[in-house]
Amino acid sequence: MTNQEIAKIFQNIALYFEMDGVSFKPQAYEKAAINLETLSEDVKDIYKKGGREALEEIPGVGKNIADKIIEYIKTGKIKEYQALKKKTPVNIEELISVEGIGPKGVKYLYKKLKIKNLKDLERAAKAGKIRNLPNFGEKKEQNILEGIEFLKRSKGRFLLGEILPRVQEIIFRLKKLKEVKQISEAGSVRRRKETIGDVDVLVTSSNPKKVVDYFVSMPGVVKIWGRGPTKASIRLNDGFDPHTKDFGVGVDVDLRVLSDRQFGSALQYFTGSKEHNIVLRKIAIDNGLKLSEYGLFRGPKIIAGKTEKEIYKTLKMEYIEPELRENTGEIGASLKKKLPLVIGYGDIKGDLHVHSNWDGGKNSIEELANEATKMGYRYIGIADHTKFLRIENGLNEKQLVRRNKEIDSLNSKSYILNSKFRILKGCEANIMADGSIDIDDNVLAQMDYVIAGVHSQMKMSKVEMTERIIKSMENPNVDIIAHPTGRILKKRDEYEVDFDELLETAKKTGTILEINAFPVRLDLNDIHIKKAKQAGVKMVINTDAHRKEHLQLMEYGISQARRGWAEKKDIVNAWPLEKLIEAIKK
Ligand code: DGT
Ligand code: CA
Ligand code: CA
Repeated sequence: MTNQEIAKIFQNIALYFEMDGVSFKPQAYEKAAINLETLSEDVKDIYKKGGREALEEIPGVGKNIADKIIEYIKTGKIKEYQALKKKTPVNIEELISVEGIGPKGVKYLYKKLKIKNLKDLERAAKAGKIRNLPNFGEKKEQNILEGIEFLKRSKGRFLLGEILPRVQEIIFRLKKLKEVKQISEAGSVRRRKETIGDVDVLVTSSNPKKVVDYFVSMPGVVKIWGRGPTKASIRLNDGFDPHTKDFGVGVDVDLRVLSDRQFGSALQYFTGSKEHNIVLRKIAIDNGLKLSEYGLFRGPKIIAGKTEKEIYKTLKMEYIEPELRENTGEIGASLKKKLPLVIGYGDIKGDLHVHSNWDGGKNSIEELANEATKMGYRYIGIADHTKFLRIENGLNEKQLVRRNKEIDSLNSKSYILNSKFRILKGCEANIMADGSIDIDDNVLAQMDYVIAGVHSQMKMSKVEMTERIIKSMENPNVDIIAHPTGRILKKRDEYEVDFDELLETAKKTGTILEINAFPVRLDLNDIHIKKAKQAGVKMVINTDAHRKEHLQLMEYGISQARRGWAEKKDIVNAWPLEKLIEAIKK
């Protein structure tokens, strides 16, 4: 779709303007980009039907931006963008993907050292040229090298958050074909892994050729790796993801078309994981059976294959949810019929980590609350940043008190919200290097709950970092620790911390650990979640939304919780309000 192409250019224009220190324009282009991305109709069609006027009705599109869209529709390019690229010919997307480098840094490095891309950057850092720049120094040079290493390690894998919306769109399109009967994603996407290598899709049909023909000619296909009568493999174009603000590289999609009687066994096989499958096949053999993608067989006779459920059942096992299929104990638990009843996608009753326009988020508290009620939530917790985080417009004590008044008044206007709905007063305060919190205790005490998180000085020793977080947990006003390990997928590792010690203190102090649902965070990860659950530490799944659309990211956090075997009893925001309040009072 043209929308994606233009959105991507706008996003780059925004970066260029940011690089040059231009005010307002970056936000305007970014806003337009996000609105274009989420538009269901192609701008080309909108323009054809309604002309310039119709374009200007798109949110975030004014006269100037409409001009650019028209220029692109007519000429296939945008002159201003070409000029910006010519003036500073750098691969800006690539360079800012290195942790610690922003648009301004890109410009500076280009001016000083003619660095245009990642390769140049790596060469300069390795040659020790960056340490001599006044704005950088030796430590930053080292960080850049680490950042590049990190990018290399995660290369070729995509964030689930970038991929899942595209998979859902493919499935939506394929479903419209009358030849398509059953359809499902498989592979790591179905298991909801944090990152995805390639996408696997399974379809049943009595006319595979039609399905394959359509699949390889869908909009967005830039390459056909191969095609046969019942399968095909393609690459999709790269797209801009409005949630993560990341540019995905083109992802590959494998399609297989099957008959209904094999759908279950094929789905089981292609969902994986490979490690899970290997053990499952052994269990089949132990039962005198043979399991493959074509079915579960006794001798030549197929005894199960239509559904996954019948396959697991025939193997005398409990059905295993896809998110659990990693051969990390789920098979043993299933054989003993002792699998956890993991939290469901509909179990969440509210979101406790939402930023409002008080700290520079996009939406007002009222807008966020209304969105939450639409989603069927019973409560929403506003957790604006606090004063230490200047770049995020963190609130000071006075502002927090004023903001709390706004929440009180909204809560009393039950005509806006349904009367059982509650807005909770929270904040996302900063855990300073010494473990103290950047807000006075008497104001913290006025909150319904306090989230605390590490947002600075992450390169401490393990001992220091552990002490730092433990000290914050011991503050009686702190209820929740945000994104407890600090990792950013594809950007930076966790900080060094003794997680077992954190769990011990969390248990002792009744502190709740966050499962941050934002697709680049997903922090806690599955292993930590399992440990927390075993330690009896409670968790909360939060989106960390900065705009109302982000509230939808909850599903990624739920996936992560499921991957960590968490049950409803482990997750405080799956509980009714009264019980939640009890938990945060502890
Ligand atoms: P990815 O694509 O790297 O994110 O991970 P997956 O799990 O989607 O892996 P993929 O796409 O290579 O294969 C999809 C599934 O097919 C995989 O989860 C299990 C199954 N599979 C693939 N190769 C093998 C194999 O050699 N043995 C077994 N048992 N299963 C396999
Ligand atoms: Ca895959
Ligand atoms: Ca594959």
